[in-house]
This record gives sequence, structure tokens and C-alpha cells, in this order.
Amino acid sequence: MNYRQPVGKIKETLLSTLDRVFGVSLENATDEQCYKAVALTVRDLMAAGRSEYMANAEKTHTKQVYYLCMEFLLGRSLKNNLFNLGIEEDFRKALAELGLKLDCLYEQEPDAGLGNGGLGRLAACFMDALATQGYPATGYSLRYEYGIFRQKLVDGWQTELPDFWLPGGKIWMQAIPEKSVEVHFNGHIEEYWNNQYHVVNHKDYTKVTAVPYDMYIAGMDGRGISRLRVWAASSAEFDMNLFNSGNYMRAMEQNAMAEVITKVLYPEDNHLEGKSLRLSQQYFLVSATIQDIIRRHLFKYSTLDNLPDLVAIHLNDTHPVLAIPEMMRVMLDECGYGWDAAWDIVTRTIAYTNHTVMKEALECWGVELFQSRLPRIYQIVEEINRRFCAQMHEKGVDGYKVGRMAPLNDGYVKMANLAVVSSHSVNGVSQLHSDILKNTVFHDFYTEMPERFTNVTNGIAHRRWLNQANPGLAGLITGLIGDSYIHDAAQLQKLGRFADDASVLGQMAKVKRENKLRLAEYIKKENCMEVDPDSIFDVQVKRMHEYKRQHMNALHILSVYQWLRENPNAEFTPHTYIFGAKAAPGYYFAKQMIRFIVDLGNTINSDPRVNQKMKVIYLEDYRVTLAELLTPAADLSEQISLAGTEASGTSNMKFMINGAVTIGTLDGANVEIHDAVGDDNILLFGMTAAEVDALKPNYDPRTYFNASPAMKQAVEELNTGFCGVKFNDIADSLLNHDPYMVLADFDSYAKAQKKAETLYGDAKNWQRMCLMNTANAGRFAADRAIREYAENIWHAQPLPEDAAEKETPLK
Ligand code: T68
Repeated sequence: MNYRQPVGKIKETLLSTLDRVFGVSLENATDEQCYKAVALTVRDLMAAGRSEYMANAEKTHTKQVYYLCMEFLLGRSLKNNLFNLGIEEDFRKALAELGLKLDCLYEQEPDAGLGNGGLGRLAACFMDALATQGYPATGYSLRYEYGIFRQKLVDGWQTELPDFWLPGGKIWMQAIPEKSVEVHFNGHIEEYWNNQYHVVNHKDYTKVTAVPYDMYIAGMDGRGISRLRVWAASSAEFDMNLFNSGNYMRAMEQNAMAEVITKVLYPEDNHLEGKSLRLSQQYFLVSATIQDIIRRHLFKYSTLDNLPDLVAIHLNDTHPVLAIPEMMRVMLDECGYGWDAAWDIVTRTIAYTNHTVMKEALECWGVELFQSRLPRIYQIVEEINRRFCAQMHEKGVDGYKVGRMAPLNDGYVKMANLAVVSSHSVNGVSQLHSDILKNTVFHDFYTEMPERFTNVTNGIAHRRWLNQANPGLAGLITGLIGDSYIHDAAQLQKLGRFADDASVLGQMAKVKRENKLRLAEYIKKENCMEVDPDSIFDVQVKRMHEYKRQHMNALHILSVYQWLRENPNAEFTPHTYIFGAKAAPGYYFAKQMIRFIVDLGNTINSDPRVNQKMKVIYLEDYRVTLAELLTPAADLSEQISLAGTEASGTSNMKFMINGAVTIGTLDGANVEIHDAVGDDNILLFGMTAAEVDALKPNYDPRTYFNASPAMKQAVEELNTGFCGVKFNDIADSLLNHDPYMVLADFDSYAKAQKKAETLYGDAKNWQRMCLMNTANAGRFAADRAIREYAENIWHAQPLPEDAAEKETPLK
């Protein structure tokens, strides 16, 4: 489909949309109304494109990919869609002729913050790559009324404000009420035999209606359009039967339940509390989704026998794993399948990705809650469990091991076990992480079913994170190597030719400086702080978590500060340390870490002995839109988790492609970044995952504390405190437990930081390092990751380029 239209036509459509939808003329329209008119116009174009795309996919029986995820951290949509459809300049011109600035309208759009961090952003990047590669795809999630909270720092302490994003955000979404489905909770199960039929009746359930809302995500050049279908809970019509039969309270409960299910995103990442509302959210998502997928497939093919050939269902982490028993339920209870046939179809259709090895994030649900909320699903999980254990016993696997692998054990439903038992593929998100899964978390499974395990290293939507976020660098690259890298990020490699070209390096440095100035302006506006654009911009942005070790970074800054205030005339490369992170609202230690950084910043920034040389900036409310401003301006990318804890990381890839140098441990995808750029273009420090494992049993943080005067002095000042606040909790934790081995890696980190300063001082060599990072970042494109999923896991083909002229018979 051709998305381009004459500028005159675009103007006409915008004016008529303003009139039709808002009843205003251009002169009276607000910027918000203009943004919405543009968004509606683009949405209509994408809806038409999606219809055509799907008609071609249907004709050719191209496999459909369904990506189930509790989170899609989309950020803004307008710029991305205009860019990918290749119509940004036409719209810019049309708007200019109407006296409007497209860039101002972009600012009207709120972030769709329907996710916590890496996992949700990955899902969003994958929607772009799926569309660009031509894989017909639908993402399924929930339409949270409140996305990730807005962070406000009050005297350094994080407070949370609601993120009511719908007024500006829902313009992208179209309700499809006729596709609503019912989801049933609570109640009890009656079973009986009717002749040879086993009848299962779910009685006295609470009914919630799931209403789908669709939005679209354009792939590059509009080759494909992904759809994101998000479900909103709405109370089923007031149930007069219940009411008349005297069941007044249950009639009321249905309303109450519907009101809360899709109210708010759970703001925890890498951690889960077994809250019953969360379980309801998870089941609500998968039940509505599976019913939707099956209904569509039956409508088209009248059988589910061929489902694994035509459909791939992907579970992004364990959060949507109840899709497995739900699919069994529908096939057994509603479609008349027997267990074995249903199980064969389900397991050949479903694949699962693990995103963390954090113990506290491995989901378990107490049987009591699970059984009472989802009685039929519980029965099915019991049967999956019974059959799996029987099969393992039959194979001669020892009882303890079977117990460790069982989906039901110790009074808990173990979601990761259920996922592995029931999927045909299990993957981690970086090479190291996938190896750790095989060697530790899923070792028992790996020894029994090694063929199931694989790796797909994460990737990022490089068009968003390079071309859109950093037009200066993208333009420069296009001028040097052409624009083929926009479709094929591996082409960035060609930049390597310019590694010693002083003029190219100079131009790259100039772009970086402009990006730093842009960020400096933002910092001035938001934090009322002047920062030196020639200082090293050293950036750590990600969720606040002990394992990510922002406190190691801060402790090091404190020790630099101590040294500099004693040696104010010493040689020192000016340094701006920038942080941005939200903490889970109930994660007290992480909130302390934030306060530590903010108070440290206040102390340093107001100390005239040092504040011309170092500054510490904490940016409030870190989110996708802020990341788009920050990433192109970074010199140093902090990726300093304890080796073996960060599954992959994706901000590391975003920084790399924007020409920042990583200072990091050999953790997650950093290992592959190191492989890509070589020793000379990365600053590695700290223990390897194997060294961490070896040290852990006998780890004593005090050994390190006593051996390092600089570290000792810094930890001690935590106890004295600054800005009148003492940080004993952090000091105690470091000295007595130090679960993420900050002290063990501290000296090595300090050394790497020193090296960074020396290297930065040699501008030409530094710029060469930056270039080498961009040049070797191609392998971290989401396009590559999606191709690997399609080829190795989903066995899906892209829609043929000539699909429109082609009709393929069903095999
Ligand atoms: C992240 N996980 C990993 N989880 O931490 C990161 N958790 O290493 C990886 O790069 C990324 O996934 C993508 O693979 C998360 O972001 C969550 O956000 C999360 C949300 C709910 C519950 C548990």
C-alpha cells in the first residue's frame, strides 16, 4: 500500500477531521486537538494498511504470530509511525502550510507507559521488527487505565503519582465491542458423564467482559503493520437473573471485579508478590486472548488440527503462562478434543521466553487462591502435573528431581515449571543468560529435554533508537554509507572504514556535542542545574535495583568526591554523572538508593571546591521519551550489574548504537557487546559469572572493605550522611551481606573509571571507540532477533513480497 498522499490532500483530511471530530476550525483548534487530528489520520491509514496486509496473509496462509505480554512499553507513537510509513516530511510540510509545527504536536502525546522496563520495551520493539520483516503479528496485552506511575522526588524520596494516560493516548486505540468475550472467575466445577461424553460445567462463576481495543504499529516502509490488541475489563451487563434469584451480592461483585482488573499496571519489575488481583489480570489477558485466537482460527479453518502449522503463540515471560491451561480448557470443554490431541496441539503451538534468574521473580501461586479463583484451570494444571510426573517416573527420573520440575509442588503452582513442561521451546535473552538457565534454574529440565532449550539475544528497534532519536548521527551515517542500514542494521559495519578518518570522527563528535547540549538544556529546565557539555556524560538509566548496582556507581562518585575535595587542584577530567530510575513503590532499599544519589548530588553540586569539575544529576520520571533524549547524549554507558544477574539488558544496546562506550561487567548482553567491539572499545571490570559463583559461598565483604582505604572512607561517610540524612541501611547491607557483591567489584570498577577518564582525554582515540561501537551494533537490532525467533522457534515465514498477486493453496 502506498501511504504517501499529496500535501494538499493531507491538509484537507486534517481540516475535515478537526471539524468532524472536534467541531472546530483550524483557527480555534488547540495543539492537543491538532495532535489528535494527525493521530487519527495516521491511524486510519494504518488500519487500511493492516486490512490489506492481513488479506494477503490470509490468501497465502502465512503463519500468524501472537505475542502475549502483560506489558508493552510503547512510549509515543506519532513520530514512529510517521517515520516508518515514510510520510513524516509530507506531514511536516502540510502542517507548516497550516501554520503548525509537527515537533510541537509530538510534545502533546503522552507516553503509553504500559510496562515497567526492559521486558515491556522489548515487546514494543518486537512489534516494530515483526511488521518490518513482514511477519503478520498481533501483540496481546491489557489496556491499563493507569500506566507506570509518574515519579516525583520529594527531598530525595520517591513518591508516586498516577499516570492517567488515556486522555491523550487513547486516540490510537479503536474499541471493537463486537469482538468482546467473557472471562469467568470463581465458582465451582460440576462434572458428570452424559452417555460417553464427559461434561464439565463451571457453575456460579463471576463474569467479566473483555472488550478489545486495537492499535497499530507500522513497520518500516509500511511493508507490514503489527496490531496490538489490548483488553479492557468491563462489567457484563447487570445480571438480572442473578439479581432475581436473590443473588444480589454476586451480581454486585461482577461489577466490582470488572472495575479493578485493568485499572493499573503492577509497578514491580524482577519481583512479584502473589496478589490475587495480579492473578486475575493474568487470567483475564490469556482467557480473552486464547478465545480470540481460537475463534478466529475456527472461523477460517473450521478445525484446530492445523493450528500449530498456522499459528505461533509466544509467552513473554511466565506472566501469560496460564494461556496453556486456558487453551486446554477451550479445546477440551468447548471444542470436544480429547486430552492427548489437545495437548499435542497446544505444546506444538506455544513457546516461552524467560527474562530473569532473580529468585523473587519466579512466579508461584498458592494453591488455595489459585483453585478458588480459577477452579477449572486448577483442575487442568493438576492433570498436566499428574501426567508430567507419571511420564518422568516412567522414564526412571528420580523422585526429588521430578518434584523440583513439577508444575504443582509444595502447595504452589510454579509458573516457570508449567511453562517449560508445556512449551516446545524455551529461550533466554542473551547467550550467557541462556547458558545460566541450562546450568541452574532449568538444569533439571535441560538434562531431560535438552532439545527444547535455545537462545535468542535481545534486540532493539534501531530505527526508533538511532534514526528517530538521533537524527544528527543517522544523517551523518547515511551520508557516509548510504541508507541500507535502516533495513539491514548489519550494514552499519561499513562505518568501520572511517575509524581513522579524522574528519568523520570530528563530525561524529560534533553531533554528540549537539546532543549533549540538547540534554544540558533539559537538565537546566528540569533540575535548575548547569552542566558542562565538555565533561564526560556518564549515564546509568534503568530500573532502580540492588542487582543493577546503582549504589556501586554512587559509592564510587562519593569516593571521587572525597579525593577531589582534599585535592581540589588535582588534574581531573570533568565528569557529569547522570541517573534516571524508578523504584518499585514497595521496595524500600531501592528508594534509599535513590535518596542516597539525590543527596550526594545536592552535596557535590553545591560544594564550590569541586562543582566546576563534577556534577551529579538525578532525572525525575525516567521513561521512554526521556530515554530518547538521553541515549544520544551519553559518552559512557553504565552496565554494571553483578555478573550472572542481568538477563540481557537492552539500554546497553541503545547506548552502543548511539556511539557511547560501555563501562560494564561481563553480564547479560554485555558479553556479546564485548565480542562485537573487542577489548579496545569497551571498559570491562569486575568478576565473571563463574568467579561470582566461586566466591559466593565464602564471600565476606569486610575483607574488601579493610583492604581498600578509598572504599572504606566512602562507606564510612554513608554512616555520617549528607544533607542531614544518614545512609546506615546501605552501609550495613554492604558491610554485612552485600548480596550483589558491590565491595568485591568496587576497586576494579574504580580502575575502569580512571581508565575511562584517561581515554576520554585522548579525543581522537575516544571518538574512534565511539564509532566502533556504532559500527558493530548491527547485530543488536530487533530485526535480527525476530528473524531468529521466526526461523528457529516459530517456524514462520514472512509474507511473500508478491503476496498481493498470489493465492497459495492450504497445504
Ligand atoms: C528484563 N526484565 C530483564 N522484567 O531484567 C533484562 N518482571 O535483563 C532484559 O533485558 C529484559 O527483561 C528484556 O529481556 C524485566 O524487565 C520486568 O519488567 C518484570 C515485570 C513484571 C514482573 C516481573
